[in-house]
Amino acid sequence: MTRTERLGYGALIGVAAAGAALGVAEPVAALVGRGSSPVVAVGLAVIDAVPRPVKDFGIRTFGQHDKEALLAGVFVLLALFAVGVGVAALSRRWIGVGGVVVFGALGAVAALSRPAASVVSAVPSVLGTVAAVGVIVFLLRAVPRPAASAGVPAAAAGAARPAPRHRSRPRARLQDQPQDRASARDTPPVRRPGLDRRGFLAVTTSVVAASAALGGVGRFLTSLRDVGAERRGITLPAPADPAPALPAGADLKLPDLTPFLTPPRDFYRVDTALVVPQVSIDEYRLRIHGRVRHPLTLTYQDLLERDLIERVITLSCVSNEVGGDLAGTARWLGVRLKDLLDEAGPADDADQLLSTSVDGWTCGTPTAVVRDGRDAMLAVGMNGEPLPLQRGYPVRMLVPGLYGYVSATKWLVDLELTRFSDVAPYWVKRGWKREAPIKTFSRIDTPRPLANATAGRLAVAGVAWAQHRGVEKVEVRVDGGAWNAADLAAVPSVDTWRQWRWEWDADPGRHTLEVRATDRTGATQPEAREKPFPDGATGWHSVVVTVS
Ligand SMILES: Nc1nc2c(c(=O)[nH]1)N[C@H]1C(S)=C(S)[C@@H](COP(=O)(O)O)O[C@H]1N2
Ligand SMILES: [Mo]
Repeated sequence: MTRTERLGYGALIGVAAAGAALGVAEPVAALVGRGSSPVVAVGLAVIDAVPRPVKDFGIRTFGQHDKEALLAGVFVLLALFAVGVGVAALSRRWIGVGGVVVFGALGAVAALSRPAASVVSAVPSVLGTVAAVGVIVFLLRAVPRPAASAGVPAAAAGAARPAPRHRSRPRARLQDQPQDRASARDTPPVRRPGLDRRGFLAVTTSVVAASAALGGVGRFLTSLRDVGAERRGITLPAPADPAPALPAGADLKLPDLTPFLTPPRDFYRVDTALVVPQVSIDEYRLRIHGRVRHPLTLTYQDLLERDLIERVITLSCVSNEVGGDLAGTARWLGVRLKDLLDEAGPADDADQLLSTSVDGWTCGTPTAVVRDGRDAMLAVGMNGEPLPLQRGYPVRMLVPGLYGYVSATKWLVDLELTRFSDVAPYWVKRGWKREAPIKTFSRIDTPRPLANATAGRLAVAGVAWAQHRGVEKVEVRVDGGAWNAADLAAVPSVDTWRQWRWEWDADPGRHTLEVRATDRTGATQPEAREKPFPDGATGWHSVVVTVS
């Protein structure tokens, strides 16, 4: 067998085996549920395990497509591994079988370590492994063998046969008994001669096609769990306490200026979920327990039957860099979290409200902040619709003034009153601060960085936020000169961002514009640039423009 043939047959065997593994594992995973898909579980294990700089790099490089990039990466690695295993299996069958088992074990361990896992979570990986081993053994027998078909000496074909016995014999013995070689040539190969090339390709193609068909079945089974249709059928009750109409002039409506209400498709998304969790309102239960006097369990309907409040709130992410856009504003509808907690009756020492999503992500919020009178809520609606699936359908938490990782749990299913000293949530375990109020932030949206402008009157505008403290002042300066107060747009409350605008009489030349904001406590954004880790970026945003 030539090198090219070995590579070709090996690759086909490996890829067919990997395909069979996934073709069997994925539909089984769709039935088993609990995040048992080996591909997804391995991807999630990668997300949980990679160090922060790599994760940040991934988010920066792939942006909203970081999840697709990760899944693609898992597939590429799987394919490379499969080709390697297939080629190696041609000479040593046990390497092929062993390689598949190792990979199957990886999938099983990853699936078993998901938060919702039980022993059945390993079943998809185990069955997938069995299928892949079967395919490898079967295709190894079917590989065309020059020895049998073209009369090439068996000794040459031996290279392609798995673990020929005489290879492990001491060399001396081979020399002592020269007839050993001759007998090897004369003895017909133990295994069957294999198919010819066309036959082999036909068999391999059938295996791949069968796997793809099974994969299709898996997709169909998964789609049955989709709760999109259920969501579209929901009619939300009117709020008992509606959001007041937006004040006139909240949106200055300038070209390139971020709109006051974020268009849904532009709202940033940050979470560790590789596939959007599907939580049906029929099965939805929210537990409130831990250090409380009266533990509660609420259904989705229980939540809707309570008085709902509606508020416009700006949510932002701690990973936002200076000048970044990981923030968005929406009209949210939900149940006041304070009321629910008051009913449960937290113990005095329960300083942390630990919230958990259906996929096991955890978040810790100071109990005192949730109860201090701000509009902390369990949101069921966004912009007049049921919560979109990727926003945490059917229920998410929101606490104005705190970064998302300490307040905004999506796909919320569990609220436990605990102590900060007892439990560290997901990001806190990874070094981020456990208390994370949103830092005052301001951004120049227009002119764009490195824009070319015409000399004369020019609108400089952007947004600033200091949720729950409120933005008091925004100032702009040119080329390090004196600060100029910008005009501030109206806002519905201190919990949203605020648009600002300053008229600039621009002279020709290259200029640097800088912005800084002051919140209502009188604190001005510090100039010093800090990275987002461990509790939010600081520093003034600046933009360089060329005026001619
Ligand atoms: N279940 C779950 N909820 C989560 C997260 C997550 O990873 N999983 N990420 C949080 C973070 S870091 C932020 S900034 C907000 C983002 O909410 P959005 O995706 O709706 O913009 O969700 C929070 N809620
Ligand atoms: Mo975040």
